Amino acid sequence: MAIWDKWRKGLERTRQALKARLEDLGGKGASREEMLDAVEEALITADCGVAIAREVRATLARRPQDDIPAGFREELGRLAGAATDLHFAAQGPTVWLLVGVNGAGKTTTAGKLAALYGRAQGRRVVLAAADTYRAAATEQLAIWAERAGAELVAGRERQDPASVAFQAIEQAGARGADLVIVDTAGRLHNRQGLLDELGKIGRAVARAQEGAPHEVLLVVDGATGQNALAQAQGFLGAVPITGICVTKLDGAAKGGALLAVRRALDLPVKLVGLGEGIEDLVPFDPAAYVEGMAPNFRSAEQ
Ligand SMILES: Nc1nc2c(ncn2[C@@H]2O[C@H](COP(=O)(O)OP(=O)(O)OP(=O)(O)O)[C@@H](O)[C@H]2O)c(=O)[nH]1
Ligand SMILES: [Mg+2]
Repeated sequence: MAIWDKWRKGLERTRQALKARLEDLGGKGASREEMLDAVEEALITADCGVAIAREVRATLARRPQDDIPAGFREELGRLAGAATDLHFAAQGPTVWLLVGVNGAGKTTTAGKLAALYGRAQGRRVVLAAADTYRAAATEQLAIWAERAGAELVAGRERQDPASVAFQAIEQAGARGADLVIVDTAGRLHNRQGLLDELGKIGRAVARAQEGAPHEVLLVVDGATGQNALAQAQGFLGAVPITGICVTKLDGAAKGGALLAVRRALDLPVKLVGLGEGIEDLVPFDPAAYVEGMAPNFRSAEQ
């Protein structure tokens, strides 16, 4: 599937919900105020949050009425920010660490990342199963490794996750692998003991490989929207987060959550999950995001 189609399909629900609120405005001959109200409500419905919705309304209020639809797209683009690449090591294996609350989509994202940046781009990938709390977690990652054509390094159940991550990087170096993706156990952002454990994983990774971790990605469920801020603050104290992966943007008509998350965290969104399949993780592309989100609607004056 072409990449823009993937975005359009993933954001289908949000686009339809926005469309339902905006589409008829032209036909009904809505006034300027009615149009601005509809835009604000539509953005709140799409989970952008009240602050962003009000801000967009205020900006659009300064434009001629027939510019509102185009302005709406421009505003989404401005709020989406720029695309930011993932960092690779200059030498030796690159190490990316995935962190986040329970069920955010870390393991799934690890598998999809291995497919996206692995074989297809000529890299050998090691998936490190540093979620040692549950045997099922390692099994789940093993399935993804198989699908993505990556190697799996797993520890024993209950083994210190930091030592699993360390071993995985050592083994990756010895085997000439290019990329190590470390999956960690889900943890709540207010459980200090578990956050300290994450700090320990980060330090182990740094000892195993110079410059590592090259990315620490906070995986956030798009549906969590506003709660992402509290999550990030907890995690930021434990490890240096370099970017966000917003998952499950396809799950509900809440694609605007990405804007709320980006705004709240002031960190770049680097990846987006648009479905459960192996190909449903994409690097963040602001233009494609706007294309996926914004319905065509007309102003009465057009
Ligand atoms: N629709 C949709 N589902 C997703 C996406 N990403 C992950 N999921 C689903 O979310 C659920 C949880 O994903 P996991 O990858 O197991 O989450 P996790 O963060 O590893 O969970 P823990 O290890 O328990 O903390 C699974 O059912 C995934 O298929 C996405 O982008 N879209
Ligand atoms: Mg997991």
